[in-house]
Amino acid sequence: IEKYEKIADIGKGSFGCVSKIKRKADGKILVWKELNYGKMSEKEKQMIVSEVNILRELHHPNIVKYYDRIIDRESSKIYIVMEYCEGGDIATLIKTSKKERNFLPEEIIWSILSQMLQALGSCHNRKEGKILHRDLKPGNIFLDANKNVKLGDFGLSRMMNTDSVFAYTHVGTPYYMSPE
Ligand code: ED8
Repeated sequence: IEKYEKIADIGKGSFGCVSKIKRKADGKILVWKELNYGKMSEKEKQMIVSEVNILRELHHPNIVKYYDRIIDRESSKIYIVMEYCEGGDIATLIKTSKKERNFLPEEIIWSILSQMLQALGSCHNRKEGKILHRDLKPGNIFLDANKNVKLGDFGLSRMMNTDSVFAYTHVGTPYYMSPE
């Protein structure tokens, strides 16, 4: 934990706290997600382990890059160190563009869609087994300083082997569910 310096808190969610941090060794700006595992059930702890394992395996320019994980046993906290996305998330971008009536140009929308499909293609077409994100929404899509799209938050994702493909459970944010 001493390898990093906290710069500011970015936001909070059911998952814990996200902060902007600086890696002391080279000054690189990153974020960490701080989770208190002290009061978590075994199932919740297992979900964190699974998220970290999934993030570590994903290497794609359109997926939020995983850097490190730190376990602080004294405070029962785990810190997941990830790429900093200067442009924030797409849900906020849509909300502000709507409010300011400054609508996103069509080319940007196509570019976001195309980069998202490349990120999903890399998760779905892995030789080692598919990874399903299972909670795709604008709030889980980020933009870096160069407006590159980064798919994030694999907290509900799942690695599928051939036996588990049909063993679906309902997860995610139920905005819409098709009748079938
Ligand atoms: C509300 N407002 C949204 C925009 C800003 O949020 C940022 C800014 C830069 C970031 N670089 C990486 N992240 C990631 C956050 C995150 O999960 C938490 C999260 C998701 C969606 C919206 C906000 C957050 C918040 F908690 F950080 F605020 C990532 C993941 N799960 O992969 S990556 C940034 C978020 C400022 C707050």
